[in-house]
Amino acid sequence: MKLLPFLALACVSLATAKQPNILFLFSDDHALRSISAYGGDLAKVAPTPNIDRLAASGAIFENSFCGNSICGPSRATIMTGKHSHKNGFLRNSGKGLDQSQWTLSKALHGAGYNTAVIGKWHLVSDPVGFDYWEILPGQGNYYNPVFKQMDGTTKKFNGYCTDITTEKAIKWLDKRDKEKPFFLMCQHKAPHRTFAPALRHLKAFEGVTIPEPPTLFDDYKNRSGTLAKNEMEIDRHFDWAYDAKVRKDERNGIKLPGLDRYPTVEYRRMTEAQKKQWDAHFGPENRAFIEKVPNMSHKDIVRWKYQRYMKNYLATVKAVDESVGRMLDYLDENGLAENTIVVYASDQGFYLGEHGWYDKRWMFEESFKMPFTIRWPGVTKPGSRPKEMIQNIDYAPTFLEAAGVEIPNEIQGKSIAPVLKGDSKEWRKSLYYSYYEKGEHNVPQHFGVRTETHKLFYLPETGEWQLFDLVKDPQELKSVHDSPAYAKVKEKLTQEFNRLREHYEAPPMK
Ligand code: SGN
Ligand code: CA
Repeated sequence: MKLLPFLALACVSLATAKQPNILFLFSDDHALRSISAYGGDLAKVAPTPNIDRLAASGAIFENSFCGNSICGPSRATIMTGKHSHKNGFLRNSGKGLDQSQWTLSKALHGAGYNTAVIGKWHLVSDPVGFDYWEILPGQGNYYNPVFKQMDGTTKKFNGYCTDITTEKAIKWLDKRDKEKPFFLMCQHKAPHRTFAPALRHLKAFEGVTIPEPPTLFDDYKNRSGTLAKNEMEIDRHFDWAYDAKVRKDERNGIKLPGLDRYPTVEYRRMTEAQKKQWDAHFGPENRAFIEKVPNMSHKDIVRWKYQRYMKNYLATVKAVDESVGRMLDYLDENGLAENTIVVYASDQGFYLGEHGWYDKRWMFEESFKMPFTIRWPGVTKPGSRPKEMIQNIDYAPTFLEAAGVEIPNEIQGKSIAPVLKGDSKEWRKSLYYSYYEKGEHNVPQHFGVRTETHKLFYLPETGEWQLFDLVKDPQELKSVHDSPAYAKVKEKLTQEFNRLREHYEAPPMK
């Protein structure tokens, strides 16, 4: 197929059957392990009955990955169907997404869709290709958030960001142009840092003990020395007031080990009534902790922080899940479910204490993976769990296929429709990964390849290679790059890495 300019492409819409609506439900930093449909050790505590409901009525992918495990770049990839080096959005910082290039929203809009994005956007430049948008500036806030309006002004709304985003999405659905199919991106801030729950959910995990991952006290041995230099440990870098919610004025002068630098940004945003609810929950817990702390071991303090982190994280997930439930109910109640593709995904994974960490960025499984569940009436088999490796470059072409729009050559992903239909003999056997940011959390740049059984990546800063055997070492605790037993695997993966870099036209690694 020849490369078609956008306008020509819009005109050659192949749509014959009724174009399905596309409801894209998205969140920020939602790790797979905290969705109970994925199973695993957190399944019993993960508050996700509605995401599970969606998964049960469609397909859920265990092997779903991003191309660059950071917010803006992941979103830019979704909007363009291309890896970061091709769409130009390599890091969160920067000029923003160049929307003069081909984008999903422009293509669907051109193909007759009524389009909207509501909530977290994080692509710096204002949305293009949307009939309606109302977005959080930058990272946005949890309490009483401000939303940027289409006329460039900002407005503050009282309440909890996840709920407000949902209400705005439903309001738009009510008012949309019903003659057209819709493409709605409903995108939450949660469960992103600083993991601030809806006040009604503060006590959701009271009395519950969250299982600890086996690597909560990782020693970072047998891997690149850069791991120990990251600044995302629950132990050393989870800020006491900002992240762990123990304010300075609540400490009785006791000094706590670890990072203690940031202000209580979300607390300061609350009304007096909201603060009262917050304090009624955290106050007594914090007092009890401060009393105990002089007699606690360092490890027990880390464990306490882990519990505090996870309960707040999961409580923010609970509101996201309720949002998914409300959106699914809306489709049911309005007779839209049968002709609407629904996706729930998040921009990358996240560390929930694995390797002692929070945050993401690394190509290790927990942050490389994105949750992805899709219900495409007539296409997905209810309750299916495809094993194929999909990536966020695939979303745009999948939606284009659904909309009957020809997929331009420049797009690097592939429609996952064949996988959903169980016809995936030709499906990819390897994935390309790149991470370019340098700064917060001190994770170095790295570039790699993952197959169904192994992972290889290169760290230009130190000139190191890391190789992991995902079958024998699923927690990725030992690089076998220099092990003679893996010489053949290493050679094959290096070749595959080079092949992928050529295939995706990746620039030299610096
Ligand atoms: C913010 C967070 C970081 C986080 C980045 C990227 N700090 O800067 O912890 O890694 O976002 O996250 S915060 O104090 O502002 O919460 S991303 O999801 O937007 O890429
Ligand atoms: Ca994110």
